[in-house]
Amino acid sequence: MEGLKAEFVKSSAHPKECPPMDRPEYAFIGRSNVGKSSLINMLVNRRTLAKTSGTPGKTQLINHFVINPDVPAESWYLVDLPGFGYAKVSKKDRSKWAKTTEQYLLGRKNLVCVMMLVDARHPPQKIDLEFMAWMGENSMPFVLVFTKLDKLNLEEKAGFLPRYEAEMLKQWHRMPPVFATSGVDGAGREELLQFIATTNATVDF
Ligand SMILES: Nc1nc2c(ncn2[C@@H]2O[C@H](COP(=O)(O)OP(=O)(O)O)[C@@H](O)[C@H]2O)c(=O)[nH]1
Ligand SMILES: [Mg+2]
Repeated sequence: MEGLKAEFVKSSAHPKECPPMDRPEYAFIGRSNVGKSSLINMLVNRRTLAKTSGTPGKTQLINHFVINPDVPAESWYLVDLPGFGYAKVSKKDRSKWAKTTEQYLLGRKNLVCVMMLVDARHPPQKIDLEFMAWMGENSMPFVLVFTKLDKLNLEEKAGFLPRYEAEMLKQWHRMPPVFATSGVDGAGREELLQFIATTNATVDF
């Protein structure tokens, strides 16, 4: 597995503290424990770029990493957004999360695509469907990234996508691009990086 050059840029408590909007940006979002940090580390092929955390819901920071910092034409920001839906988070923290995240998502002009992570083991969750509906209402491009594929048996591997589609197509005319990934065995890595490279080539900076 080829590594990507990736550097931590900064953690921002507020969208206005984020780095300059000078290159394409991809934001990774999902419920706490969905495997976001593991996926990010798998993509850049580093064990500890994004902390895989035993205390979900604690960090409420927008974390920017720059990929390929030395190759302007291939450089992009990877953003690790705070997870949502963690039961033990107070109502106050939850509304702070929503406010910060919405402001970030709506205000970030260089945001090319949101990577919406869902755990392939679980049936569609209300909170995920609602968040995708919100992105749709706000014309925000996103792709659906299933995580933890290595935890599925053959039968489950055949069944998780049709099950998800059946639910989503009650709300949507068509499916977004879909990726099936595993932070453990690297499944989906090439496909996701290829999608990002192809998309980067279509945007001007
Ligand atoms: N088997 C398996 N476990 C995973 C995978 N991704 C994450 N995990 C585990 O799920 C838990 C949460 O992962 P983490 O990346 O910290 O989730 P985050 O809260 O979304 O950042 C950890 O115990 C990880 O080891 C995966 O692809 N396969
Ligand atoms: Mg994490």
